Amino acid sequence: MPTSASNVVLIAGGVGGARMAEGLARALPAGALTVIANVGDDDDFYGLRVCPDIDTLIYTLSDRIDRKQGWGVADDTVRALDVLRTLAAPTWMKLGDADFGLHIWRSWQLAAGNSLTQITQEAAKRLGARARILPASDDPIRTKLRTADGWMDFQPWFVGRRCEPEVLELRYDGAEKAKASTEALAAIEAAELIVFAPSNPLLSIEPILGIDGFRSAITASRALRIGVSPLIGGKAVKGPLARLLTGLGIETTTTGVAERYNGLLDGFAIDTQDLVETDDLQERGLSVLPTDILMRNPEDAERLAVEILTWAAALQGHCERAAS
Ligand code: FO1
Repeated sequence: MPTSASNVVLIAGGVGGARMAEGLARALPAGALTVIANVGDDDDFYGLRVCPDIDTLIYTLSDRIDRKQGWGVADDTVRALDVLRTLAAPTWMKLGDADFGLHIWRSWQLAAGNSLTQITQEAAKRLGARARILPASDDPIRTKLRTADGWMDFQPWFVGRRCEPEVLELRYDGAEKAKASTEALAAIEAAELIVFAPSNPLLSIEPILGIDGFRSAITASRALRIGVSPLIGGKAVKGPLARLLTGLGIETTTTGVAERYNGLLDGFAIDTQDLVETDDLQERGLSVLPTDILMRNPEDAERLAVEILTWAAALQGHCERAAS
């Protein structure tokens, strides 16, 4: 019953977002899932456009992903990167040979005048991704971080400096001027359930919410809106979230994360290790699903997705009864 939902939107970025997308895609009927992807991590390397969050989604949803890393193509080789290193080009971003193929094709298609939305949908279809993937915008949005060394671009900070420089401030260049994807806004309008993936709220979700039109579309939507915590026992499942939150003076708790989505959520799925926060979350008007939220493998992701869908169906039934 719950897995029969026909219109689910996932707002996602990073590895956590892709794992949640995989779980939902496995749990839902074909065609039911649309993923709205962060483009704030995008960057250009050797003249090629690289969209890590979109690509991680495509590779995960088509079983091509390097599961150990969580990004890139499984068993990829680095011969192109070896040549670039010999030619004295910077090679700190590990772009594999198969991965390069997608970046070459995307850059070629962009130069031919196609939009990132068209290109992403075409790539997802041709590579066999089991969900619709939409970039949040066709316009460039770039996450920038202010550190003691000055403002840095995202990938040089995340990969090049391994997230070491402490972040004092964040901004999403281009977000204010960017036009939200019309396809993404239409998907939100048609959705019966919107899920905020257990992605980094500051690096993956807020660059999307910063685009004019997204917050209001989510607020206006009749869909049930569920967040999934990216923290377990106050620690980030992956990546620099905990340090980032602390550095910016934000509470490293699920409540601290839920507050970032202020007014956008009806419910929050948290790990049983964070059960003590249930009252705090409920006081903020949120229904709470405590469960095991760690997605170690596709089976875990599917189990979590089924739990979320079952819970959402029950909440929806409850809301409809309360309204009638
Ligand atoms: N992450 C790393 O930690 N090191 C890398 O060398 C690296 C290369 C890379 C290449 C293509 C791609 O799509 C992703 C890549 N990532 C790498 C991951 C990426 O930096 C992050 O997943 C996201 O941008 C954060 O959400």
